[in-house]
Amino acid sequence: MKIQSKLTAFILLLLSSFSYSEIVNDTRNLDQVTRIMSFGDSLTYGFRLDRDVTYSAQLGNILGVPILNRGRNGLTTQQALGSNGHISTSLREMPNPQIVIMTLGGNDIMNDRRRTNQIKNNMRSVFQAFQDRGAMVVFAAIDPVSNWRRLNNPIGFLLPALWGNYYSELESLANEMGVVIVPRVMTDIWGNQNLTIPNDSFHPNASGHQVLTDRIYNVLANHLPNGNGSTLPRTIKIEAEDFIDASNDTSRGNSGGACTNPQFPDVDFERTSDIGGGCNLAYVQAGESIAYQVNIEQAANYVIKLRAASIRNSRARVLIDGNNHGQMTTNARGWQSFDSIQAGASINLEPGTHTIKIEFLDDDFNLNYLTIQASN
Ligand SMILES: [Ca+2]
Ligand SMILES: [Ca+2]
Ligand SMILES: [Ca+2]
Repeated sequence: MKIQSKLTAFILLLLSSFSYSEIVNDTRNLDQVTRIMSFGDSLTYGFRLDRDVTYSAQLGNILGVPILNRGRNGLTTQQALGSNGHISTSLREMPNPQIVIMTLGGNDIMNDRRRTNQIKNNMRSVFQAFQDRGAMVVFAAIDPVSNWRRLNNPIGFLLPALWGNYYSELESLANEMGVVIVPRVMTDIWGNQNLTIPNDSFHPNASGHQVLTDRIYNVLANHLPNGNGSTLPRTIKIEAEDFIDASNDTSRGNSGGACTNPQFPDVDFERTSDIGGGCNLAYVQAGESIAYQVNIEQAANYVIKLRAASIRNSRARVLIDGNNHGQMTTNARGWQSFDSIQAGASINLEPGTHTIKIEFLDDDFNLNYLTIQASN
C-alpha cells in the first residue's frame, strides 16, 4: 500500500509538471482582466518564502497580470471581517478586484473547532464582501483528512476530528453562493518534505507553490474570458446613499447626521461599521421609500440583494421599473449586523437604464447598499 501511494504521488507530480509546461504556452486572451487579488492566510502569503515564488507570483507570471498578494500569516475569518478588518484594508488597496483567489479558514479550525457554525457564517460574509465588489471568488479549499498521517506535527493526529464535516459544508456553501472552488488544494503537499519548507511539513515551499499554482490555474482557466467556461459574473453595487429619489421621508431633517443629501435633506443616513465604511440608510419608518437607477450593460438574469440590518424582522418590497419584484425580511441581529438578503426571484434585465424602488413595509430597517448580481 505504501509503495503504491508513493507511486501515485510520483505520477501526480509528473502530471502536474507536464500540465504546468502547457500552461506557460497558453495564449488565452486576458485583456479584460487586470485586477486580481489573492487573499487569506499563510498559504497565500507564502510563509517564509521569497515573494516571487508564491502561487500569486507564479500565477501572475502565467496570466501576464500581476496579482496583489493580500495574504497574512495566521489570518482568521474574524480578523478578515469588520470595518477595519483585513478585507476592508485590502479593498482600500484594490477597490474593485475582478478575481479574488483565497485560502482561509484553517486557522479558525485550529483555534476553535467548537465554533464550526460561526466559522461557516464568517466564510459566507467573507465571500459576500468580495462578491459585492463584483469579484469572482476562487476558493482554494483544504481537506486535511487524507494527509494528516504524514504531518510532522504534534497535533497532526487531531486534524480529522478538528475538521469534521467542515470541508463538505464549505463546499456546499461555495456552490450555493456561486464561488468557484479549487478542491482539496493541499492534497499530497501536506506532509511531503519535497513540497514543504524544512522542519514544518505544513507550509508549501517554492515547489509546493508550483503545485498550488497549477491546481488553481486548472480551475480558474475555465472561468476566464474567452475560456471554454462561463465568463466572469458581474455584480453591480449601489450604495444606499447614491439614491435618485427619497422624497417621502417622514421626519424633518437627517436624524443620522451623516451623508446628508442637499437635494433631499430629510433622508436619514448614519455612519456604518459594515465592511467598507460609508453610510447606511437609517431611521426608517413604514411607508417610506427610496429609489435607485441602475445601468445594465449585458442582458442576463440578475439577483437583487439588499445589504440590510435591523433589531427586528422588518420587511421591504422591491419594485423594478414600477413592477412588483418581491419582498425580503431583515435578520434581527442588531443595528449594524448586516446581511446581504435576496429580494424576489431572479429577473431578466435588458441592457439600458432601470429603476429599483424599495418600499419599507415596517419600521427599523438599515440599508447599506444593494447588489444586482448576474446569476447562472
Ligand atoms: Ca428624516
Ligand atoms: Ca426616515
Ligand atoms: Ca453605504
